[in-house]
Order: sequence, then structure tokens, then C-alpha cells
Amino acid sequence: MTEVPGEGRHELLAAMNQSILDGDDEAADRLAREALAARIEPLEAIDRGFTPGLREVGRLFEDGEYFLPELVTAAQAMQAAMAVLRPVLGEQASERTLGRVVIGTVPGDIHDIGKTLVGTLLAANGFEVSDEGVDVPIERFVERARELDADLVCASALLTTTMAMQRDLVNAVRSAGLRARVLVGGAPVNQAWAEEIGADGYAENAAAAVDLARRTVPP
Ligand code: B12
Repeated sequence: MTEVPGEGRHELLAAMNQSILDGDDEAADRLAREALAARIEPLEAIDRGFTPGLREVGRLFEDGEYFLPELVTAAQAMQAAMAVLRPVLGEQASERTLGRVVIGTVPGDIHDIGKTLVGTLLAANGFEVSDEGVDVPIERFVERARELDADLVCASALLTTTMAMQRDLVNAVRSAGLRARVLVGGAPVNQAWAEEIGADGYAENAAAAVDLARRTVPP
């Protein structure tokens, strides 16, 4: 195992990006393994290799150059890379518990790649994470938060049409009288939206979500 410096690293990251654009799950799997062998951090491979490809696919879809089948195969390639990289992210898990977290994607929304990444990184950094999956009913978020006496409820939304569910979730958590703070995220979400709906925080990526969670849960 040798570290890949400069040019080689750049080429590997570019190939990861391309594997997503091509929807090539075999290449994505192989490149994820090559990254680990080359001691590239899994989060770097995800953030700088594969995710930019997925964002580009989103743009091409919006511009009408890619259609649903390409969106699906790109997502499958991303999942193939994540299947290799996620267990390694998880290995960093520490013994301490920094807080209990309920995480899920809001009702009507089945995007799970970003949500799963955030949940994995929170777990790897010492939070106890209960991942409820996608299309999670508001009542389910509330029920789980109550059962676990959760510190944080984290909601992901990827569609402008499902973002509104984050507002419903904030209201439901408050009216249930739970102490949990609500954090929101997802591609169309931003700080202004979080403030508008009275959420306790917003972060734009998984690493920032960990910082936010640490700041939000008192020691
Ligand atoms: C992959 C993908 C899919 C896959 C999802 C597969 C899966 N298992 O998740 C499939 C093909 C199923 C899909 C379906 C659809 N999709 Co889609 N999809 C995407 C795409 C290309 C990438 C999303 C992704 O995984 N990104 C990578 C991850 C790592 O990033 P992320 O999700 O943003 O998460 C990061 C941050 O946002 C943050 N974060 C995320 N969640 C949270 C939560 C908290 C609490 C915090 C703090 C942070 C945080 O951290 C994450 C890690 O860094 C986006 C394009 C885009 N720009 O997002 C379109 C996109 C979201 N989809 C879109 C659309 C329209 C659809 C469909 C309606 C298409 C259709 N006609 O059927 C359906 C909807 C299905 C549904 N009901 O949910 C549109 C949405 C447009 C809009 N304005 O609402 C987009 C933006 C594409 C586009 N440009 O048009 N999609």
C-alpha cells in the first residue's frame, strides 16, 4: 500500500467522478477499493470524488440532458462506492456517547445517500444513531425521539416539495413537548430556511453536520 500523491490522486478522484456520470457501479466499486488501498480518506473519496459526479448528474437531469434511468444508474454507482467506504467510516466509532440521534428522510422523499452519510459520520464520531430510513412519517420521528429520549432529530429533504415536511416536523416535536433539538439538511435546504421554520440548526454536508451536532448537544 502506497500513498497516492498529487497527480495520481487527482486522476483517481476524477475517475470516481466519471464513474458516477457513467452510472458504472463496477468502476465505482473498484475505485473506492483503490482509494482505500491508496490511503485516501473515505470522506475525501466521497466528498471530492463521487459526490461532485452525483451533483453533476443532478444538473444534467435538470437541463434535460440526462433522464430518470441515468439518475437511477448514477445513484446505484454511488451506492456501490458507499458500500465499500461506509464500513471504513464506521470503524472510527468511539466508545463515548455524545448524544442520541434519530435521523431520517422526510415523508414523500426517498433520497437516502446524503442522510445515510450524515448518520454514518455522526455514529463514527460518537453519537448513538437510530436511522429510520426514508419516507419516514412525522409521527415515527416523534415516537422514536420519545422512546430514545433523543437529543437530536435530524431530517433530510432533497425535494423542494418535501422541504415543507421539515416545518411540520419541527412543529410536531415541539408540540409533543420533547426536549430534542431539530436539525435539517439536504440539497435545497439552507440556513435561511432553517431559521424560517424554527429549526435548531442547518449544515451543508456531513462533516459540518457533525460539528453542528457537537455544538447543539450540551456536553
Ligand atoms: C441520486 C438522486 C436520485 C436517486 C436517489 C437514490 C437514493 N437512494 O438516494 C433517485 C433516482 C431515486 C431520485 C429520484 C427522484 N429525484 Co432525485 N436526485 C438525485 C441527485 C442526482 C443526487 C442526490 C444525492 O444523493 N446527492 C449526494 C449526497 C451526498 O448529497 P445530499 O443528499 O445533498 O446530502 C448532503 C447534504 O445535503 C447534507 N445533508 C443531507 N441530509 C442532511 C440532514 C441533516 C440533518 C443535515 C444537517 C445535513 C444533511 O449532508 C449530505 C452529505 O454531505 C439529486 C441532485 C442534487 N443536486 O442533489 C437529484 C434531485 C434531488 N432529484 C430530483 C428529482 C426531481 C427527483 C424525482 C422527482 C425524479 C422523478 N421524476 O421521479 C425523484 C423523486 C423521488 C422521491 N419521491 O423522493 C431533483 C429535485 C428538484 C427539486 N427542486 O425538488 C434533483 C435536485 C435533480 C435536479 N437537479 O433536478 N433521485
